[in-house]
Amino acid sequence: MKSFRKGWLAGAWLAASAMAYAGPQQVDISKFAFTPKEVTVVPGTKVVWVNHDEIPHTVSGRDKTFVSKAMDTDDRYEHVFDKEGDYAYFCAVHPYMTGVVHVRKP
Ligand SMILES: [Cu+2]
Repeated sequence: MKSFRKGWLAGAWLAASAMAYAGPQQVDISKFAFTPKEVTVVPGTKVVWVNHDEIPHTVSGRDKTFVSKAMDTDDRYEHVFDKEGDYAYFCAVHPYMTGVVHVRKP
C-alpha cells in the first residue's frame, strides 16, 4: 500500500511538471565551472556533483546547510534537498565558481 502510494506520487510529480525531475540530478564540475550552473528540482531530490577536473573543488552552500570536503578527480558529493528554496553555493577553493539549486514544488 505504502509503495503504491509512493509510486503514484512520483508519477504525479513527473506528470505535473516537465521541468521538475524526481530522479537524482547530476551537476558536473569541469573546467572550473558547475554545469548546469542552475538546476530546478522538486523537494526530496538528490543532487550529485561529480568533479571531472584534475584540481580539487568543493560544493559549499552559502547558508552552510550543505558543505562538501575537497573533492579530488572523479569524487562525488551528494545532498538531498527536502525544503523549498533557492540554495546558492560556490567552490571554497575558487569562490568565483558558483551555482544555484532551486527547490520548488511542482
Ligand atoms: Cu574549485
